[in-house]
Amino acid sequence: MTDQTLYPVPERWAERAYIDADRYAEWYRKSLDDPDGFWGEQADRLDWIRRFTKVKNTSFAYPDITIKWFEDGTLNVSANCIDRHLADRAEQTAIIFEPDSPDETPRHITYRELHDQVSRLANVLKERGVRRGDRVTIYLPMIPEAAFAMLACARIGATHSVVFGGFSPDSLAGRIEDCRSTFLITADEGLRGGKPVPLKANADKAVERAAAEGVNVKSVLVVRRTGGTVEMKEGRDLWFHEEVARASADCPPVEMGAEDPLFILYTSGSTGKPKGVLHTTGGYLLYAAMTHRIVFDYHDGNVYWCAADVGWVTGHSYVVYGPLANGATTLMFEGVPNWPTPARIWEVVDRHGVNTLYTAPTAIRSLMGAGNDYVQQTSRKSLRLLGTVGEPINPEAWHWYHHVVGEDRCPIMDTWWQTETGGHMITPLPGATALKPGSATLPFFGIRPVLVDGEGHALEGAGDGNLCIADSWPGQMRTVYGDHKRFVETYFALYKGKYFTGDGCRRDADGYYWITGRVDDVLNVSGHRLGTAEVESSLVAHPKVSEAAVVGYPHDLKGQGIYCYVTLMEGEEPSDELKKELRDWVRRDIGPIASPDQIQFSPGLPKTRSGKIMRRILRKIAEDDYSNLGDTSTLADPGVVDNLVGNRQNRR
Ligand code: 6R9
Repeated sequence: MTDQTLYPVPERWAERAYIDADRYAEWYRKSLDDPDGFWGEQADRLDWIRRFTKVKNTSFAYPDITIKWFEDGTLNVSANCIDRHLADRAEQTAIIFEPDSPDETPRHITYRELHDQVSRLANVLKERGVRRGDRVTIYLPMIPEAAFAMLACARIGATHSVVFGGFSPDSLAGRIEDCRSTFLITADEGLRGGKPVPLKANADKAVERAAAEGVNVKSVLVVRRTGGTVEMKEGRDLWFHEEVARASADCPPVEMGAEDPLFILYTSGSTGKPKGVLHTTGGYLLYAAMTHRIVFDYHDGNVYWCAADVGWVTGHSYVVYGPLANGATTLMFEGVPNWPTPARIWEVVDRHGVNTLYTAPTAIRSLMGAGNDYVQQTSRKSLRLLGTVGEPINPEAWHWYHHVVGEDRCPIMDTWWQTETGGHMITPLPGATALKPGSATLPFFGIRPVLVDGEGHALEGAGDGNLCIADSWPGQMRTVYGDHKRFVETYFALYKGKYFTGDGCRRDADGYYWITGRVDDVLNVSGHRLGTAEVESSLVAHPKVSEAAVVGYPHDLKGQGIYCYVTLMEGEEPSDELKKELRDWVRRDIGPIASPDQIQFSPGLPKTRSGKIMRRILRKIAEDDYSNLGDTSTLADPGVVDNLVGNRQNRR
């Protein structure tokens, strides 16, 4: 049963917020009835070099998908995030950097300093041969240099591809190869929970592997973070601080077309390798800025903290681009929530007077598990608004976040969106939307959600279905980098005329949306997306493994855990050591986030006669639900299922 308690909009929010309930209704109607008029006005949130004459040029008619916004307009993203603020807020803090260790001093970077750093770095990139349209890979920890690097690329029209620092050398190599990137920005080491992460050593391996595939990284720019010893390759590796100190601080922003690429961000899909999601300049920035402003009701002087890593889309839109486009003070946190103690997040809130905190349900659940004392030993009186993102939030965690963390005074914005959507899609607005714990509530301006059944028929009123979006919005991804066909087939082929999100969803009698989770083979582990196919291909690459099938199962802390069914090569014996070996193998291959939670050795896997693995059955067994395994008679060997169930139950 879901929690249907309604939390009305607090009066003070309805009064002071940019958007109240009446304005939401009015703007929402206008955004659907007259998208050109609506978005044309909203586009004034940005500074354009040349104002567009055309607003929306989009079509979801399969297979000729067109997505263009403000197509004849020009602008520069870094000028919008930095230069235009210099007149009134040069001395205001743009970025607060809170290091991994509470004993290290935080840094405050003003808009003037940001301008200086980004301009110098942009000049370094130019001097080292980076041109407009070139791809630059960024493999950095959560340090301000990550934001500098993104903005420096934007300043000169290079396309960045940020790779999460937790990814392995192989994952990094794959991403470098896919976009044929010849410039890499990394650090000597990262720091997380007091432990060093060997980023430069990983980067060296990745560069070597990419070279073997014919992609030559010419320069590696290395930020000195820990001072740990690293090898610097003559003629290829450069120290960030030396280059930046030498470079000129004058670098005029390049005039970019609204539809020119801004960044590529790799994300997992249900099949094959991660896809390079491509976002462009004008529509993306407008959407990130507008949602940040309105959903978090950001006002001048507020201190805003999104705890996501810049390696994920949430870090792109809501640590860097949205807040900086709005002239905000955005906090970057290098560390982890439970180190040195589970009070860390709340201590950081107090230390910097944070007003808005935006984090993932998995972090909330783990801090809830640590007990209320850690929270209650801090003040948190600065907090006004809370947010969540990444996965459905269970009502228990919602209530804890609301009551214990926010002391019943902070509305919770449960924001549903995706790497592909660029920004919030279904979300409450603090001055407009009554909340229901666990519901992402109502669509943002311009968003038309549609629930469809298996045949693609749209459902009216309350009901359950697959979540599609009927029309384009400015923040939408434009293509899969280098593979437009994959873009069209992945998102537009199944339900013609609509963008398919991959999520299941219920609409209740009040028109509220409740995301029920992925309906495809994408896992959501601690809010991180992972394809079952990626983990499977890693497992079968192990010499002792002949076959593998991977499914998700409910996990108290992570939301979903990774359950692996593994068939060994003839003559190999199952053992606990081998389980550990396989776990380490996958960690090394993809990264720690892909570490299997459970491995079950199984002599056979349930397959249809045409050889398809029946994941539905594997999911049920992983969930310990044997009641309704469905029709197994179509299986090539129905005995396999009894065997799997027997093995699973024996281990309990
Ligand atoms: C922003 C981000 C996207 C997938 C998405 C859905 C899940 C995200 C959610 C949520 C329920 C929310 N998801 N926010 N589910 N409620 N508020 O997380 O992007 O990494 O691409 O993941 O995450 O399943 O399809 P991304």
